[in-house]
Amino acid sequence: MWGASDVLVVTAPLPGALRVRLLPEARANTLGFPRVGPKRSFALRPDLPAGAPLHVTEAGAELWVSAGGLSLHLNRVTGAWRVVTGHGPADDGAEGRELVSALDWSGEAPAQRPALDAERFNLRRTRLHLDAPDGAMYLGFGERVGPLDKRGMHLTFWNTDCFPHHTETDPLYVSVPFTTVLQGGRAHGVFVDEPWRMEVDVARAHPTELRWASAGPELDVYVLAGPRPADVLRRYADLTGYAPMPPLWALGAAQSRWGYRTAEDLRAVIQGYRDRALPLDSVYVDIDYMDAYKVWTVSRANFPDLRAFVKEAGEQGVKLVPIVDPGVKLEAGYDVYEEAAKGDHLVRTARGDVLVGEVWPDPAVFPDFTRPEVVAWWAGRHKFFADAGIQGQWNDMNEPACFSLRQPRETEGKTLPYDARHGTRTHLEVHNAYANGMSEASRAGYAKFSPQIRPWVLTRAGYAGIQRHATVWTGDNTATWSHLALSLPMIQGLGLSGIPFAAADVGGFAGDTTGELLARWYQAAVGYAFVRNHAALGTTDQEPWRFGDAVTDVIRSALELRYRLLPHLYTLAQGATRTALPVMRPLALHWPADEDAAREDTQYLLGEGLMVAPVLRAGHRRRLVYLPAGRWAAVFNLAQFGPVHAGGQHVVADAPLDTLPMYLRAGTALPVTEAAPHTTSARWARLSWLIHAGPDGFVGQLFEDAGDGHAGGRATRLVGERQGARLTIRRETEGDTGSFEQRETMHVLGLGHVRAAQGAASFAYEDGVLRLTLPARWQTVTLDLEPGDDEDPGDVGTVPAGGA
Ligand code: MIG
Repeated sequence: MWGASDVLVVTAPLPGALRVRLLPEARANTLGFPRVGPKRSFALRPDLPAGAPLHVTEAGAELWVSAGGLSLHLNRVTGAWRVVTGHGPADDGAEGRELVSALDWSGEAPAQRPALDAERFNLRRTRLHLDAPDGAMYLGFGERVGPLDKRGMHLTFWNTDCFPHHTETDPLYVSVPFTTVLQGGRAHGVFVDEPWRMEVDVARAHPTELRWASAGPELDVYVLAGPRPADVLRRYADLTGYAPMPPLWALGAAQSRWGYRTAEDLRAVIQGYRDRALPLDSVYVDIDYMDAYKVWTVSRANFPDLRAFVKEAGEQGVKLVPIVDPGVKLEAGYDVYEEAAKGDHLVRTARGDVLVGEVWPDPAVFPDFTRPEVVAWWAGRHKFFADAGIQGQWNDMNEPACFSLRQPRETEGKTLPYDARHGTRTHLEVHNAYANGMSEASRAGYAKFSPQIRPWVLTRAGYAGIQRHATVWTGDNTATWSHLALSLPMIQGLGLSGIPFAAADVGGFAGDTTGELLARWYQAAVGYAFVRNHAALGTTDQEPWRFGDAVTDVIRSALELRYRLLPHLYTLAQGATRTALPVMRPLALHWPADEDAAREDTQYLLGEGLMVAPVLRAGHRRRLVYLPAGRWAAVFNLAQFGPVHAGGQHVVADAPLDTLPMYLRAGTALPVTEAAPHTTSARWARLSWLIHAGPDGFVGQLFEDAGDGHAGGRATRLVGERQGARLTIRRETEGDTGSFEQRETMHVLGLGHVRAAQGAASFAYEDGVLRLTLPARWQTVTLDLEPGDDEDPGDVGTVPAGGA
């Protein structure tokens, strides 16, 4: 239990966010309050504004601290505290809604500490027990296996290189101690900004308690107000930062394999795609491009001229993304090692010498990315790639992974010892944040040496805030159906943890994939933030054409579907940089009060109005789909339209191998384009709006720009307003993309028969769907509908064909 002398510091960094630092080891006494130093957080954005002033009221042992719409209520005798919405007790005694209630918080005196692992390492030193009311759901918590709701799980926060991981593996590579709590359809957030090794018991050992336990001396707790999950996510990103805009090419198809060794291998891959008319925007190259696994080198035998190869691939519309590992080979005369040693950039042992381990380079030493000067040094090293024309980088092994150490020492997983030194801090404290510094360096490096482009940085590991620097892939999954299914809640969970750009290896990394699995995986990945086929050394070939023509055709269609969706996906990506709403969204984000929706993790949303329900099981040719409130038109493969279903129910989707079930919600306009061999610019020459008109009309969004670089862009809102037998469609734009030719059409579902379309170049019905072509720079179109025919027909197939 707590004592009267425990220290708690309250601030209000942002509206709707209260920060409560619990420091049970920093004893207050009768002489005063201990000095609590400022903290250098790896998670918080560096430009966080100064917090709001606090309003404090005291009555005996009771203390209320209010700011920005939240209040902390503390009993100074018992130490119990809670956070409620509102400005403290009103005159009538009424209070806001209780978000968080601390049942217990404490540090352990050394004598009480259990001898876990070793007497020197108390892995559960500081605790906080929060009330976990019955029925509350706990979303997020970073990269995790299991369903979206983590209630009933015990989670460890210790970034781990697990090869391969399984559907029960914990921890994985990314640690984000942030959860969105859903209770009765309302949301709030709890973020504990501790990179220290930590454990969270989510109402498992104690069914009504959420128990946090850190190996560090304090718990730095943020309580974030809702009421919607999207509000919690926005507040979390206001604290920890928004992801930067990816280049368009990174949203296109990517091919990777551990085993491509040479420029010749990659040339053949690109040719393989082009020969079969498969879209492709990037190839990734794994560790074999290096000279003896020495970072920032290229084997001359494998890549005689890297710059020339980058240029050659670029002419085919393909970018090259090389892997970079943090471990530096210890080798006298190797300039990277010499600089690191001379600059004192390396992680040290508890005794003070440079720590030596083994990764792919052997022996290997580790840059200390937790120190700003080391980040700056590593950023400078990116000149090597930037000069070769490289625009994307794949940061691997940055947990950091370490296969073995020179002397056996205490650690957990294949990494550095707990007591290794990062300047004045121990590895136990900063381990989880190692990848943040490494990826920050990559972004800073490209910003410096290639300021005209948007760098694409992919990372395996990360801590809260990693989204400012890099996108995340979910590491070493397996080529199994269970991993295909797992990818959806994993990616959605990362999205709910502030990481909007995340994806799993398509086809599965470890083990041999099959044609059917690969085809279904490509379909499921249509809404991944990025689509990278990747496989481990020694596994069966996994390029789209390795399983016969029928499978190749299905994959081609899935990739073409992806490319047709790019205007929408790019718009979602741009939205993510402002709202933190992920590209692939769990239903819980938009239907938190609908339990069936909130717990659904075999489907996802792309925006509020497009539902994707891939087949995730071998041999299955149909599946159940949950449709939340609203009316949903089946738009399978974005090509087969109808029927329309009422929401709030499960429906059966027939999905033979070539079919991806998709549904468009009434009220939604979706911007799509034509398939292409690769992306060029996000100024869409052919733009089509796929519209499901609702009783009141519809809304659609589109963001367009050059697809790369930093010049502005144009945001378009397409608004359809229905009044009686008339539907007026307006287009509102903001910003500029420069002039370019755009041919626009609309495909409208869910309307009665149209008699006239003023402002359109032409209109016609195709298979019961109204098709409008639009003149250049159109502003308004008005549709006159057959009177009395303005009810939703229930099945778009029944809309009469014909037209003018
Ligand atoms: O020890 O670089 O997760 O994607 O292909 C394995 C080889 C190191 C792990 C990555 C994987 C990559 C592999 N790497």
